[in-house]
Amino acid sequence: MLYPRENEARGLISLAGIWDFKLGDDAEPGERLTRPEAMEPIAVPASYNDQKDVPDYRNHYGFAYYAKKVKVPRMFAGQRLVLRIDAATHAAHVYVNGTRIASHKGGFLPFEVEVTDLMPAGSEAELLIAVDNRVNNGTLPIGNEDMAFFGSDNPGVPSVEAAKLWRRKQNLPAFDFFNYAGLNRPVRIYTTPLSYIEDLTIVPDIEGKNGRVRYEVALGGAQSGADVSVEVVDAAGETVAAASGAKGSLVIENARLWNPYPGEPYLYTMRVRYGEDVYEQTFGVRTVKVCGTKFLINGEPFYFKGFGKHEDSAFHGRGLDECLNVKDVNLIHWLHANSFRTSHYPYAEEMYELCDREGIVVIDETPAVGINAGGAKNPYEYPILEHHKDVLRDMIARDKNHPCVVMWSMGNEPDSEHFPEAAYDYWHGLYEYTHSLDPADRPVTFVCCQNNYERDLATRTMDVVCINRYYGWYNLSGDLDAACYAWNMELDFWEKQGKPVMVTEYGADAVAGIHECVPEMFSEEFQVEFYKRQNAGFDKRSFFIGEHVWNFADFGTIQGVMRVDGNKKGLFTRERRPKLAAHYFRQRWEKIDNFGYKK
Ligand code: E8X
Repeated sequence: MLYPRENEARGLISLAGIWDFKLGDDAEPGERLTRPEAMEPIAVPASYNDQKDVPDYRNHYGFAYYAKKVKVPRMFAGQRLVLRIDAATHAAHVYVNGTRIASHKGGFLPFEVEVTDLMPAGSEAELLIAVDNRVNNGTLPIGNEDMAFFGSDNPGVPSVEAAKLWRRKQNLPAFDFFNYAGLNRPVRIYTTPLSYIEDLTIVPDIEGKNGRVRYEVALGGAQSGADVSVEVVDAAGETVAAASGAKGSLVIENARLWNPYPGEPYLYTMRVRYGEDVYEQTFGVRTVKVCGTKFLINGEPFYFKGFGKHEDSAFHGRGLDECLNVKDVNLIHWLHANSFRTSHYPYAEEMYELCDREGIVVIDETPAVGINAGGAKNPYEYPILEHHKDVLRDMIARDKNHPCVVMWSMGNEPDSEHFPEAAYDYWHGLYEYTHSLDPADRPVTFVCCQNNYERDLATRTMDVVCINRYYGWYNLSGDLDAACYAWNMELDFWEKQGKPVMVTEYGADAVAGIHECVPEMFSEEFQVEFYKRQNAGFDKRSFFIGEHVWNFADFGTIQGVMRVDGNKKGLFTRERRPKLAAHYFRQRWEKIDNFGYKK
């Protein structure tokens, strides 16, 4: 799916700004919808939860209604009009002038609907979007459904059955991030000619000093019979290659490669013309490959230095904040980091464009988090497989051309130990499906939860073994000697698997400002000691190809006895103030090159 771009052939109407808003309930709206009464202002793009300090905005369960009057300029007459919603979290129904025209499930990927006839040029229309924030055993991310409580025979603390009778309906996230919801990313109307470029796939390769670029253009609308012409221009705007036809390959002589920062993340632009239509897409000449226990970028062994992140900030919630994205990218450079994982959902496209430009490597992850009942039940009986495949398909269709994306993570911390055969069947099937979806055939993984790795049959079959481990925090709490012993035992196990292994999460909560001479849990000093000790063990293992700390920054979660105003495992506070651990990693990572750290 192409990102909406304005150019000589295409127009764009941004619908960012103040919309009318009203919280609804969990009743499913029908085919027809009238504008609710007494609506209030809301900013788009942004989550609605923190825009008004009333419990209902934080604790909502069900639909929230957005309304906006849209005027279409006369100058768009004769053009194709498309309404594109970059994210409606977690599901949405879309109405024009009271009639439902589209519905979508999944809160972190775009969807679009043609509105040429519904919004004629020169007219005004009312757009209504009903956004559903509910999570359950059939959504990604997963929500718990059984309102299970710590055992009690106190009649006031309801059992699961009793709770269904009188407890307020509410979301029970099976994930550790606040269930921010709403129109979290841009809503736009864009135009194309009636015969248009539907999609563009770019697959780069390196041949000696040259770049070999395979491309394929998908066409839409009335077949005009016009030719498809393709040219590649370099950063100076010089044409370096050209071809005609909807499918083919180009050679870029003496290509400048896309390399992670502080290398040069060189970007070319592919310009496609088809009849009246034009579309431009930047891309990088780079290769990604797993070879033995190494992760090769442009044929060199890469070492991941970075984190899991979140799209999370005060006021915007999970909403797109490009100022924060620029700030974070600059802090990633400040740290001498080189990568992050889009935990635990695909991020806004604007962040991948920034990473392409800034040479930051990305592991792209679906919202498949919470497929884990801790062994109490088999989560592979949840009705999620088809939606999981839809999400993988849409994520790869959206992100396939980004040079920053080097690996697909099919999900985070599923239960891969209590039902090992079911887990293997589920994840191996998806692994093959994911490889089939990516024209560039990037490595595929999922991120393994702290578990009995000897019982887990699925993790070891991934292209890269990605493990989340909290020795010294959630278990062996505070005992870093025991934590290092446990790590050493586990790394001995992984050494035998012959796969590249990286830690995709390890970390300790540190409440900024808590300091101790003798480091203990929740102090900044303990967070540093936690990493220092465990990194020393990683450095001894040649198959260990990366360290992603959890998390880049403190972030919002649902309230609970384990969270003091959210998750405090950040290297930075939520306001991006550095803790001692940020300074520690800045020193550590300055001495670790992107390539060749592990021989
Ligand atoms: C944590 C992280 C959470 O924020 C992240 O989204 C997924 C969690 C650790 C699970 N991984 O809680 O800080 C550790 C389970 C160990 C039994």
